[in-house]
Amino acid sequence: MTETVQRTFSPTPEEVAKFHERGYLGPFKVYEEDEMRRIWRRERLRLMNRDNAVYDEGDAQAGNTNIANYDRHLDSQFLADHICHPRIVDRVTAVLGPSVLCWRSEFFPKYPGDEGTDWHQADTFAFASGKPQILWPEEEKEFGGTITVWTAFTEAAEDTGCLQFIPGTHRTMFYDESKGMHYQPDKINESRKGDVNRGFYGYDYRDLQKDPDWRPPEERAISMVMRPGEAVMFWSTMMHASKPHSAMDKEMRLGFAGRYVPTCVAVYPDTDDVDEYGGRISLKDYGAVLVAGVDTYGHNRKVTATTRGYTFPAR
Ligand SMILES: O=C(O)CCC(=O)C(=O)O
Repeated sequence: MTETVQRTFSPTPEEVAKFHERGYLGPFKVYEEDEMRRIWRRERLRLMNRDNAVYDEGDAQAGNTNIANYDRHLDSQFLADHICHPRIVDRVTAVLGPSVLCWRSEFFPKYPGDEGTDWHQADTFAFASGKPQILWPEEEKEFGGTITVWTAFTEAAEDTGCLQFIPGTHRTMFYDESKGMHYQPDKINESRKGDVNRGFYGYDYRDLQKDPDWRPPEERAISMVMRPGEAVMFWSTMMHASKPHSAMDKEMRLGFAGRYVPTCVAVYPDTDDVDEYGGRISLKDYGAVLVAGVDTYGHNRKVTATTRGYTFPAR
């Protein structure tokens, strides 16, 4: 008789408790380093072909960053497998419950010489577009935000732009996303820059501070140094940032973020397009992906296969 071994990557109750206390879990391994390097060498070339991408590149690409790299899991088989990877989904469901959607993915590239990402927290993700992108139900009001699983596709070191977290900050929002920010990629206001060279992709996140005189408690910041193939899971409402890429002789650092919510959350409510970072994408071909469980709410448009016909391997 063949014995089937059911592997599970669920965190222990102690790890889950730590996640609730600190707002993050990891880093943990998703791929071996050489496997990640091999995969990425192949996939970066495949992803250059946007024939089946859900967003039109011309509309999405503008300014010094772009939203064209959103949601490539909807056309790439590797990324479709990645967002459903058991090493990720088992950890996400341990926190969000059995029925979970992946509603967004994003690449975060940093090239040698690039500034770091400024300190921020995200609750409804209305900060740039002015419209909430995720809304938790009224009865779950104490919650908000999304679980992000950020995977290092290349090395994320102190000098190549690793993430930074301020643990335990995920229950209090220091920013008001409804204040709105202006996209001003050419405006460099040195007087607002701190000791570390950081920015927010053409916005100044400090415009959203509830108290303009407040400063992030950076003395409590920790660095998430990660090898290629490692991932970290965190609440988007936890204060997070990244360091500049200051090592001119090193490769670019590339993070890939998958964002997850339980099925009770409404994704892009009453929204047909997303207008941010100087670009605009239409949601006509968009769908959230059920990566685990069942959706008894039916709030959200979903897709079960990529635009190339590959079925998402949901848990
Ligand atoms: O990779 C970065 O620099 C920022 C990532 C981030 O803010 C996020 O994944 O939410």
